[in-house]
Amino acid sequence: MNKYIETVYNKLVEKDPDQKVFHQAALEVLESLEPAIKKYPKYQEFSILERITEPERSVQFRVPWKDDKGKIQVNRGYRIQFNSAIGPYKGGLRLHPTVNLGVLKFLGFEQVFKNSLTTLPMGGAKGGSDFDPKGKSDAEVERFCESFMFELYRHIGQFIDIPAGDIGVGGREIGYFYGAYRKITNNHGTGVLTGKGGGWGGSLIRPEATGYGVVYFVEEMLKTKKHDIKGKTVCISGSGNVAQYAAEKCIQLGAKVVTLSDSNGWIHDPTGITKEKLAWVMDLKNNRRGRIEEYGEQFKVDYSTQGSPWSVKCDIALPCATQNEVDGKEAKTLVDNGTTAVCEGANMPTVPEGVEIFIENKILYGPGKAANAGGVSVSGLEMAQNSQRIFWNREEVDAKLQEIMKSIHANAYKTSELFGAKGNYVIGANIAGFLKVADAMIDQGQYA
Ligand code: NDP
Ligand code: 2IT
Repeated sequence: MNKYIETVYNKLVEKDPDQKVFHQAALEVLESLEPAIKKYPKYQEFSILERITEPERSVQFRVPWKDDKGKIQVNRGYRIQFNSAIGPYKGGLRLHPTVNLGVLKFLGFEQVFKNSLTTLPMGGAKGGSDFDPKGKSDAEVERFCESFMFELYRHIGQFIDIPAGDIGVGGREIGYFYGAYRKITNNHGTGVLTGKGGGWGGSLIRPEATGYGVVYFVEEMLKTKKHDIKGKTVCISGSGNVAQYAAEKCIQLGAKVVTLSDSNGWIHDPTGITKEKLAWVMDLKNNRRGRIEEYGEQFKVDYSTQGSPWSVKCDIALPCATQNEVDGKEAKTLVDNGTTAVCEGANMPTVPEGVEIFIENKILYGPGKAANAGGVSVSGLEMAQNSQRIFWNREEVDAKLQEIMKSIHANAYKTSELFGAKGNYVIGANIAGFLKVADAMIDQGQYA
C-alpha cells in the first residue's frame, strides 16, 4: 500500500479502534484511490485523505420517549455530517438496534462518494438511533420520532442538512419526523426532509428509486457484455424498501426473482415471485409488518433460517438487506454457480474477501455507492421540485432517474479505464466520486 494511504488508515484505526465497519469502508475506498493519489500529488499536499476521513461534525443526543405502558425509555440519537464540500449534507436516518457511531460513520463516509456520483449538488451525512421499531406500536414509533426531532431540528435545514429514510425509516417515520419539525419550527420547510408523502411535498418514484436504480445499473453493466436482464434468474436478499422495488423492476423487465429474506430467514420460490405475490409481500412488510416466513406458508415454498439466498443458483444477485451479508464463502458459491452480475442495493453488503473474489473472477460487480445511488438521486430531485414549488409526473422522474443511473455507470466505467482498471467499478466509482469532492475541498481552502 502507498505510504501516505497507509499512514492515514493506521491513524484512523488508532484514533477509534472500536469502529470496525468504518475502518472497513475507509480501507476499501483508500486502497482504491491509490492510482489517483499517485497521479495527483496535490491530494497529499493538501492533506485531503486526512480531511475526507474525518466527519465535519458528529452530533450525539439523548432520545427519551414514553412507551405504551407510560414508562420512559431512552435511546441514543446521532447525526454525522460528514462532508459538505459540494452541497448541503444529505443522507438517510437508520433506526436499528445495531446503530452506533462506527456504523453511522461508515454510512456517512460512503454517502459522500455516492452523492458525488449522482451528478447533483449534495454533500454526505447519515444519522439514526439504536431504537428498534420492530414490535413497537404506531404510537410508540410516533413518540420516538417526535422526541428525536426535538433535538435534530436544530441541525437540519434545506441549505444545511436534509435527512431521509434508511433501514427502519420509511414513509410512516418520515411523516412523524416532518410533522414534528413543522410544529417545532412553525415552518413548512418541505425541503428539509426527503421521502415525504406525495400530498405534502414528496416526489413520485422516491419509494421505488433505490430498487429501480439498482436494476437500471445492472442493465447498464450487462450491456457492456451485450446481455440483458430478460429471462435471467435473480436472487434478492431483504424484503424491505430496496428489495421490494428491485424485485418489482426485475419482474417488469421479464426476469425471474426466486428469493427474498429478512433478519430471521429466507424464502426460495423456484417458480418465481409474480407481481401478485410481490403485492402480497408489500402488504405483509409495509402494512401488517410481518415476517417473510409467512410467504413460505402462504405460497407453499421453502423457508429457511439457515444459510442465505446466495446458495441458490442464479444469473444475477442483488443483496438488498444490510452490511456484510455476503461473506467470502458465499461469494465463491455465487461464482461457482455461474452468477454473471452482483449489484448492491444495500450499503457495503459484501465483505472485502467477497469483493476480491468477484473482481478476480471478472464478474460484473456493481458496488453499493454506485448501484444504489438511485434513492438519494431522486431525493435530490425531490429537493429540486420543492425549491421550485412544482411536481414532476412519474414519467419525468423515472426518465431522470434512468439518465442519472446511466451517467453514474458511464462515469464509473470511464474512470476505471482511465486509471488502468477497465471494468472495475470499485476503482471507477471510488475515484470518480472522490475527485469531485477533493477538488472542491482544495478550491475552498484550508477549512473545507
Ligand atoms: P428496510 O428497513 O426497508 O428493509 C431492510 C431489510 O433488510 C429488511 O428485510 C430487514 O429485515 C433486512 N435486514 C436489516 N437488517 C438486517 C440484518 N442485520 N440482518 C439481516 N437482514 C437485515 O431498509 P431499506 O430497504 O431501506 O434498506 C436496505 C439496505 O439498502 C440498507 O443497507 C440501506 O442502507 C440501503 N439503502 C437504502 C436506501 C433507501 O433509499 N432506503 C438507499 C440506498 C441504500 P427485518 O425486517 O427482519 O429487519
Ligand atoms: O443510503 C442511502 O443512500 C439512503 N439511505 C438514501 C439517502 C437519501 O438521502 O435519500
